[in-house]
Amino acid sequence: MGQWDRFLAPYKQAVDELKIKFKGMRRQYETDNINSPIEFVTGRVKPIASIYDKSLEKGIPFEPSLELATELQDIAGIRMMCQFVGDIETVVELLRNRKDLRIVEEKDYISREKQSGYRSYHVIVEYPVQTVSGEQLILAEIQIRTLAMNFWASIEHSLNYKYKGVFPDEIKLRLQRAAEAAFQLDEEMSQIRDEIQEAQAYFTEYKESPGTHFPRNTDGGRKER
Ligand code: 0O2
Ligand code: 0O2
Repeated sequence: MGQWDRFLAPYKQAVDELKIKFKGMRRQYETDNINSPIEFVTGRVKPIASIYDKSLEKGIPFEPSLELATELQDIAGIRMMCQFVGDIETVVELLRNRKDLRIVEEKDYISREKQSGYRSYHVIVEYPVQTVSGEQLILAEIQIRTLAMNFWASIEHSLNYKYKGVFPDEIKLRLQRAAEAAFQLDEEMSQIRDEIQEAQAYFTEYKESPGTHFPRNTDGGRKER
C-alpha cells in the first residue's frame, strides 16, 4: 500500500461512516412518516489531483503530513441536500446535537453568498475514526444546501474546469444571475412549502397502499387532473 493510500484510508472510512449515519437520519424521519429535512446525501474523498492543486494554492508541501491534514479541511467531504432553505438550519441543528462529532467551524455562504454567486452552508467537523492502531481524529467538511443551490454549484463547478477559474465576463454575469434565479426559486418554493409537503406525504401514502388514497370529488369520483 502506497503512502497516499495509507494517509487517505481513514478519510475513506470517515466518509463511508458519515454517509451511513446521515442516510440513517433520513430513514428515521421516513419511518416516523415525518417529512425529512434531508433529501439525499453524497460523499467523496478528495481526489489526489485536487489535493495537489489545493496544496499548491495554499503553499503547503504536497505530501501526506499533519500540516496537510490540518490545512485541507475537505479531504473528507459530505454533501447533504435539502428541499427547502429552512431545512438547512434544521440539519445544522441536528449536527450540533450529535455526540459522535465535534463542530470546529461553520461557514454561512447562504446569508453571505460568495462573489461567484455560490450559496451553501459549510460545517467543518472533527470525527473520530477507530483504526486498528487506535482512534484517529479526522477533519471533514459537510456542505448543506438546497437542490437549487446544488444544481447551480455543479454547473458552475463544471464550467470552472473548462475556464480554469477565469470566466469570460458574460458567463460570470450569467452565472451570477442564475444564482439569483436559483435563490428566487428557493424563496418561492418556501412560500408553498406546506402545500408541497402535504402532496408528498399523500403520494408516499398512496405508494404504500395504492387505490385507497386517491383524491376524490364530493360525488366519490376520481378528481380530474
Ligand atoms: P438510493 O436508494 O438511490 O436513495 P453512494 O456511494 O452511491 O452511496 P455517492 O457515491 O456518495 O453515494 O454519491 P452518488 O452515487 O452520486 O449519490 C448518492 C445517493 O444520492 C444515491 O442514492 C443517489 O441516488 C442519490 N442522488 C444523487 N443525485 C440525486 C438527486 O438529484 N436527487 C435525489 N433525490 N437523489 C439523488 P443511494 O445512496 O445509492 O440510494
Ligand atoms: P472540490 O472538491 O472540487 O469541490 P479554505 O481555503 O479551505 O479555508 P476555501 O477553500 O475557500 O477555504 O473553502 P470554502 O470556500 O469554504 O469551501 C471550499 C469548497 O466549497 C470548494 O471545494 C467547493 O466544493 C465549494 N465552493 C466554494 N466556493 C465555490 C464556488 O464559487 N463555486 C462552486 N461550485 N463551489 C464552491 P473545492 O476546493 O473547490 O474542491
